[in-house]
Amino acid sequence: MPRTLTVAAAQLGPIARDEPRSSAVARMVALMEHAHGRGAELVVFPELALTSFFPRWFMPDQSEIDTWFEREMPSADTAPLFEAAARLGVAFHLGYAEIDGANRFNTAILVGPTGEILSKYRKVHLPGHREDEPWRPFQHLEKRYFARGDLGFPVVDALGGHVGMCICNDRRWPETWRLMGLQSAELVCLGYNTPQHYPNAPQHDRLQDFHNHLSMQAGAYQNGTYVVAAAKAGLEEGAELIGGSCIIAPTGEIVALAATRADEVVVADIDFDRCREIRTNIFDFAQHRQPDLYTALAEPAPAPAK
Ligand code: CDT
Repeated sequence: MPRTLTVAAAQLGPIARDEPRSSAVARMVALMEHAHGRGAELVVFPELALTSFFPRWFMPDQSEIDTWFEREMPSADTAPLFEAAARLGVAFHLGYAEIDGANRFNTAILVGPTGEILSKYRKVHLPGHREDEPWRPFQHLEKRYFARGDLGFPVVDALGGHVGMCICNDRRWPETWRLMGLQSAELVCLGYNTPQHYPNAPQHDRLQDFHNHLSMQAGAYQNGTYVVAAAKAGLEEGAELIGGSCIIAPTGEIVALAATRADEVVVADIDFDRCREIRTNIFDFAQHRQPDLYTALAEPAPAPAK
């Protein structure tokens, strides 16, 4: 019997610095209802979906930084999303900034169709820098504001398949995908906030959409997994964010792609059994991987050759 699921990537357009969480949540509920109307059983929202992408601002005051974080999930602000999911019988993936005791993480959760949290992931690959760098047109202070994730790369049995998560910059790293591939991931959900302009290498600005899809299509194909990827997109507080939210098949093909940089839903039917097309053929890990020759992958990186 085929194991199928109808999935949606729910892209969000810009969220203003002073936009309350209640407004972002209302927009997400509207996207969820629209996705449900198109048959979606799972809706994937972006990274840090409840607020503007606050790591672009240097804030010396910890009490101000903490206003961007969630202390509980669900909360009064996010309850309408959980209620809508339960009302519609839809699962969802949500990215948000999490405070847990003294630690702050860039987090994503997978929530089941009755509103229960099925899995949690905390971002491992934190890009950017720690100190204020005023030469930049905008900051990228994830290394300052978040601790490295401490939950590994969990893959859980959920929604009829094996489901993993990662967050934004994680998608550029092959280790992220392989660690989930080794757990037989069949679906990876992820959200991202990717600026069009990369101040360190502006010659890559024109390649941002290409590198976004290149990374995820490679991760999908090389591990035989579906990917549902949702962007925060458009001109947000003076910083243009790429869109390109998409659904990718285990063959690496994009099967649904957003056409705007605004609130938008894309939907596709997936068949978990198609993952086997890849995993029993060219990427049969048990037969063809050579892990005894890969030990350097788990060692610290050597200094780059001069
Ligand atoms: N949010 C996030 O991880 N964004 C990065 C931006 C590039 S590194 C400054 C990304 O990998 O898309």
